[in-house]
Amino acid sequence: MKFCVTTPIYYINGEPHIGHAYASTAADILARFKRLDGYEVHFSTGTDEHGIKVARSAEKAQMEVQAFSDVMSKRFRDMSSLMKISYDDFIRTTEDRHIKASQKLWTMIEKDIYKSSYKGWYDPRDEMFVNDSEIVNGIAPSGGKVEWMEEESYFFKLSAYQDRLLDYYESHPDFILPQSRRNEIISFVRSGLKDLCISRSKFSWGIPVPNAENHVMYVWIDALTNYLTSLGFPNDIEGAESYFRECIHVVGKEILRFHAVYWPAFLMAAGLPLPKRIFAHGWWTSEGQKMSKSIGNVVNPFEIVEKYGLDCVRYFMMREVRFGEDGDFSVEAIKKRISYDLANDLGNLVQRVLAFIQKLGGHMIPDYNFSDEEKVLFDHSRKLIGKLRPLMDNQDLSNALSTIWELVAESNKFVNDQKPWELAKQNDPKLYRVLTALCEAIKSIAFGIAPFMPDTARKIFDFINIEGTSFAEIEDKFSSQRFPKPVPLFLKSE
Ligand code: ME8
Repeated sequence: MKFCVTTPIYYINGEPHIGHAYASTAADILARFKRLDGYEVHFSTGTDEHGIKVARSAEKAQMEVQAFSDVMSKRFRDMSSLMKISYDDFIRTTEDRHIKASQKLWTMIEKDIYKSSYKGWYDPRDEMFVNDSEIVNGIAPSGGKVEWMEEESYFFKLSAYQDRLLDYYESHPDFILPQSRRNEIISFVRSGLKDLCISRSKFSWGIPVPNAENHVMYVWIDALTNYLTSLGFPNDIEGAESYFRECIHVVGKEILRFHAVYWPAFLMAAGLPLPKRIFAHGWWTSEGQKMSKSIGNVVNPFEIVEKYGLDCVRYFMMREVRFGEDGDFSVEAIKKRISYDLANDLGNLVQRVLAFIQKLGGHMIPDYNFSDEEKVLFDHSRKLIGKLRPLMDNQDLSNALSTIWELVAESNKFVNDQKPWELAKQNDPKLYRVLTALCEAIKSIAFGIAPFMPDTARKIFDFINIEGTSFAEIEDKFSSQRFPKPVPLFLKSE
């Protein structure tokens, strides 16, 4: 069983921020879940280093563009390490393997490429041409200042793919998620597709078009190809295809068109399979406002991880907002999540059960001869991962967390109702059945949160002597080996 997931590859003309950390964390969670579920996973992320925007940023920084790219790409790699992004490959579009892959893809779609001259307004911020009707006072919808471009270029016959794309969307209703975004793409394609200008000759910071002097590829052709490069294309086309068919591209909503229209058209032209899904996530604002350098409210992942802790940040981002919708980052909201969901609910459950077992000497003495009450909790625990699977397969990450928290709440209620401390006082034989059911619940919860909060899950696995590397371990029964002493998982945020 294979699974593949990708993040957008990030432009390196600015510092990584919460938006980048968000996309990477979501993809990471999908990858981790599938690894625990026994899949062979390929998870790629990286940096998008060509194009006019990067060339100009390097100029501003008074650096040679490749040296500038090296420095900035490293910042994104550092952000990935900070967020514990478990990528299998970090791809840079300036790498040789990628230049070869992009040129190969170009030759594979050459039958749909023609040369013509282009005149139009170009938005360097989004690296795309914009229609006159979209421009207001010289400004494109992205907020970027448009520039007049006139040049001899290569064009891709996108217009020829309109019907094939619509047929594909129709026959693959889950190709684009969420559904609302899918509808937007369908109406965009229905309204008519124009051929796409796919080369530039006014600047040279790009991948040379094969057999065409002075032309570099439009940065988006080069960028999209990264997903194939990372899978070993073109050296190992079969291997690449086998993963690619199972591939989920996690992208921000603003780049959905490139992924859901242009990319499938290129792939169709090349005779390559299409990825399984494009999932468009929403955008973060900060304290109710658009993040911007001039307002000074850009949320820096390094700062918030330092302040709140990695797992708390990862949890907050995934729980606070339904994946696919827009969200707002606020100090109040993250503090609330940490105090209530993490410290009060999850932290308290783990602490009260495991500290109590320590009080009894640290041996759990498993007893699986459940009566009805314990059996209900045990059954719910064993069903947790099965409930999460379809949610994860739909990238419904926030609902996956709510489902885990239902079990957390049920377990806390079970402790309150069963009062193990009283059972101990009375030497009631029920005691170890209750504790066994609770430890089973804690084990399942730890597996459920492992993709979301890997460090917290690791601590819990260690507390209960579980290796924690595969969902299959959930089936193992506890032994009476001594549990190590637990320490509190979360501190309430002041
Ligand atoms: O578009 N909220 O790169 P990019 C949530 N190189 N997510 C955000 C965000 C925000 N405020 N801001 C950015 C590019 N993102 C291209 C991609 S892929 C073949 C090429 C996230 O550096 C979101 O996932 O502008 C968005 O799509 C991505 O960062 C864009 O990063």
